[in-house]
Amino acid sequence: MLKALVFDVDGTLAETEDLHRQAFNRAFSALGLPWQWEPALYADLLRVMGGKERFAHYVETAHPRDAEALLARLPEIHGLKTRIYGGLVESGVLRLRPGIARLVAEAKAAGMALAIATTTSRPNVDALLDANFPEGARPFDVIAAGDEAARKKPAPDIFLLALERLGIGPDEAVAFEDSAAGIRSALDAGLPVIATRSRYTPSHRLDGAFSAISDLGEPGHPHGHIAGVSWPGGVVTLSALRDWHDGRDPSERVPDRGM
Ligand code: XBP
Ligand code: MG
Repeated sequence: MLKALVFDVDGTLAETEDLHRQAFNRAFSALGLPWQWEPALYADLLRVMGGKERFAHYVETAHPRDAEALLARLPEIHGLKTRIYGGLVESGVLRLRPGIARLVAEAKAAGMALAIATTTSRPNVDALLDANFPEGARPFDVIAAGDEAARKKPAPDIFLLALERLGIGPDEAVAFEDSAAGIRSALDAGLPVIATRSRYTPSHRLDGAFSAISDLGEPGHPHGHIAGVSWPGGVVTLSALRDWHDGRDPSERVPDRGM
């Protein structure tokens, strides 16, 4: 039986990634580092999950001779980036993606558990939730974030931690993801995955998701169907999710066809 919905954050709850990019760039400027990451470079760097790991990958590949000195400054650089990102989110520039608030409200009203499993740092999650849910009405029962997992996505650790905190098995939940690494992580934790493609994942293979769509959809604003299970009226509702989950063949997966 379906008992919980487990959401990724960046690219899934909201289109946050460009704000992460801007926050990195502002931190670089403030600290006198002569780089500005353009969107195309950032899309490439996003193959490495986690901001600290992404920065480390960048300096090791683009500035290998200075890498040791730059890595020693990682806590300072990433700490400033996190504070800048928090300030940008607080200013209200990020809205939840289509269908997120609606599906979360439907699940809450039905007494279903809600969880977050994300690579991003916890202060970033708090900032996004504070900006988008009324004070004292945060719908998520469990948040598993950032360095709480030993290994970041695509390893399954963060989804496994969310399931452990929920006290349920992977066959009792559905995961929502936007990236290839996130899908891999959720699948390896045993969860069925719905993929909603995001601004920074247009070229990602969404293989393994049982349904790949543009977004969750809203009544009157249906989503685009990409592959796999399709949803009545182009809207993922709790009732349609339950129908799929409780009537499915658990071995059902979207075949590998390069979505
Ligand atoms: C996406 C990420 C994150 C953010 C940056 O995570 O890789 O690292 O880009 O956040 P997800 P930090 O899709 O799992 O939410 O700088 O705090 O790591
Ligand atoms: Mg994501």
